[in-house]
Amino acid sequence: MFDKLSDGLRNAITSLRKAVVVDKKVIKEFIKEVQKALISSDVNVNLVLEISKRIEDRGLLEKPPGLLDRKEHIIKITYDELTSLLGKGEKINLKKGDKILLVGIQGSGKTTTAAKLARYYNKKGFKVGLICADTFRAGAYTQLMQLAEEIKAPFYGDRNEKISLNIIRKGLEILKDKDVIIIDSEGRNKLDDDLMRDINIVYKEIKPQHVLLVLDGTIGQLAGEQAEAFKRACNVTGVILTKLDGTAKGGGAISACKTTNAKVYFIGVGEHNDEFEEFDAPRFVSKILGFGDIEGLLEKAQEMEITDEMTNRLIKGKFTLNDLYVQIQEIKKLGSLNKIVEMLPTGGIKIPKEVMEMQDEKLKFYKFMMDSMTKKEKENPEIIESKRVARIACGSGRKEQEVYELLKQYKVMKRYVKTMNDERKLASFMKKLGMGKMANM
Ligand SMILES: Nc1nc2c(ncn2[C@@H]2O[C@H](COP(=O)(O)OP(=O)(O)OP(=O)(O)O)[C@@H](O)[C@H]2O)c(=O)[nH]1
Ligand SMILES: [Mg+2]
Repeated sequence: MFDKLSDGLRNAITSLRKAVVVDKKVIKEFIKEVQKALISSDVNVNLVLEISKRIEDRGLLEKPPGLLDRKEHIIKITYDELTSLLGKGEKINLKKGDKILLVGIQGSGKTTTAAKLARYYNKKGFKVGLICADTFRAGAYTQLMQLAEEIKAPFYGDRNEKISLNIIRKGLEILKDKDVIIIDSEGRNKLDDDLMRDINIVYKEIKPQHVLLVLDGTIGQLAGEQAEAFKRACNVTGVILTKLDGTAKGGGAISACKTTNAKVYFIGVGEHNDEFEEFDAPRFVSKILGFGDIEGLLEKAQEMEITDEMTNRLIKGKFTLNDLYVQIQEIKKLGSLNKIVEMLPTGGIKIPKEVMEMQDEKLKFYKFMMDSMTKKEKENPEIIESKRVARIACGSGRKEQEVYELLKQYKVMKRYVKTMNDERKLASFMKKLGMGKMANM
């Protein structure tokens, strides 16, 4: 999926990585490649220019965050900008009793999507019923019935009935014990008044909570216009883009929906029932840019942010219960930190044994107790006296003794942090080791 776009962008990244120095010329070369990839995916030229300018400006001006070098930073900027180009990725708030009406022009993929969606929500634990309300196309009934059989979803249709509203009414009655009903409607070969009138008649009678517009992704940026037209004509709540597997124009289709504020909830990536995904822009972009790469980068960019903020607080002598929680998690993750600490110029700082031996279970209880504390209490645990202890114990369902234990742990850790009177040196040493997170210590 998205092979062409993905190849283009990955090639751009490979060339960037090969550059010896990152100067304006290299950035411009990189952007040119990115532009080519986006335009070949039918992304609107103005959007491509906007995004290029932002990558260039940010790449030249911004200081790389965290442990990123300049090249990595430019890749991360590209990831950020592509993610915002494609929209957030939204989730449908589906509740029991909801009805979903699928609309769209002929051949966009409504019937196929009805089955995919039913399968998807079935897997999420909803009992889903399917209704074929398409009286326009011969074969519509059999098509959905067969798909419903494949996914073992209850189905209602009536090939002798010519009025779709009658079918829907009857279907809703027959399938009334189901949690969610998906209604497949008829398509027309163009966006005509008749189609809109029919959809509106159904809408007014059925009052579905969700009207999902099924759009064929192969039309590229034209998807935006179609989404707008449908939104004007009926109460579309979101979009499902289909056939993104067989088109190079997917980038254009998704970005055009974003531009018209149409929420893309799902994408269809094949004819089969399971070739269907929730649309999640960050995940989608990392997939086309190369998962491993991006995840590593994002982590690296984060590491220092935490480090800086926490180191600063530690230098100011502030150490909160929240810090304690993060620290214990980190230490546990690292396990062999003691060994590294021994290598430090200051040497000999030992991590308290209790912390190293802490069990995950206990850490979970700490979290419960901390969730029952006020912000003030977490920042200044010293104010927690017996009355507060009782309240926290009660609120978190733990024993008072456990709250005292947590407070004791906090004191031990705070003393430990204090012994590192030169956290700044420690932080920079850790950074050199390439272990940003440890610099939290
Ligand atoms: N490759 C691919 N094909 C798809 C996808 N979704 C649908 N199709 C195919 O597109 C064609 C039309 O799909 P339908 O589900 O019948 O479209 P429709 O909107 O119900 O069509 P009408 O009922 O005639 O309006 C079928 O051949 C599907 O197999 C997809 O995500 N990928
Ligand atoms: Mg159909």
